[in-house]
Amino acid sequence: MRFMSKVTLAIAATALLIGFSFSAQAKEWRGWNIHVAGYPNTVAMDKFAELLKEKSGGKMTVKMYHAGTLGSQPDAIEQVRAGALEIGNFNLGPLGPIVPEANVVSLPFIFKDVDHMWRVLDGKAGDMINEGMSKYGIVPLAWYDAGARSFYNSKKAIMKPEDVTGLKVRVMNNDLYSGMIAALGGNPSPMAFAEVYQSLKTGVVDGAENNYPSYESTGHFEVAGFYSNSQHLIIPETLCINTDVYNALSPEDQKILKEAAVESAMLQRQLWKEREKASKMKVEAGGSTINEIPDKSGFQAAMKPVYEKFLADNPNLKPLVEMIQNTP
Ligand code: GTR
Repeated sequence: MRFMSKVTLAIAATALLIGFSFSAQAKEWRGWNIHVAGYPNTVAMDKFAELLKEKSGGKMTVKMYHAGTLGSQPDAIEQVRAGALEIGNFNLGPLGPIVPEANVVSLPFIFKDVDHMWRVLDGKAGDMINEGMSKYGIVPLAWYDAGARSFYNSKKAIMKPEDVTGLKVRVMNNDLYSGMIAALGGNPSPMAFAEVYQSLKTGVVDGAENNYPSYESTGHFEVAGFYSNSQHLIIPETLCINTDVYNALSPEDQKILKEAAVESAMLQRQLWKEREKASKMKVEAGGSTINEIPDKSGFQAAMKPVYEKFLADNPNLKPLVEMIQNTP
């Protein structure tokens, strides 16, 4: 009996070990992506899958599920955190409500421009955001570019904060964005990305906000033709993996994984620049009016209560906010 139980124990332990290494290394992972075919992130994620397989000699593989087929972004974030999905390309916007450090990038106008964002991410502030995410179940492997987000709507050109007054504006799931629209006198409407087109079309919302590539790829430009270059949010995106899956990998495999991710990100950033131009041209050709806002100071000043509330709710994040603001 004693002997039997030892054998059983040994078998169970071996099975567990095999199971562990199998699930950590040999199993095909699943990757979540919201974007459609041809979008820079989609192409770059496929490249990541290809590189990972190649560099690991088939030991690490991932099947990408594009176009949000595995669900909305907030749900997918939870799934990656729980390990139900292994890989995701997430915008830091919907990650903010979960990871406080990652939420600082969702403060409107915190970055001067996209280059400033890269300098911040490459520095100590970027490390703090990285560490924050890892604590909450997600290890960022590389950053993708998502340009700057601006307002668009079906009613009128937005040139000054008062033009937002009374407009129903779709935002991503994050109280900071609801606060941002409310501070401009608009009515925020948090909603999943996939629902926005129909909501714009049927007038459930008057407008939304996004970068040129998403404004174009979703067809939003067909139903909300006034795009105003407010560039109020510059939010990076992460290509990331579940923390437990990452920790179960050998240091060599972690290195391969990061290399594949960084190469994929380099491709994404290059494609992003091209797509921004192409999308802008396409929406203009499709009849959208693009309004420049040379002086954004009114919009910036209107964000004061948003910052005040954020810092009152997260006093410990003040140094990180200041670190970003003081990064040249
Ligand atoms: C896009 C971003 C997506 C998603 C979307 C949205 O620019 O790449 O991840 O966040 O915006 O507005 O929901």
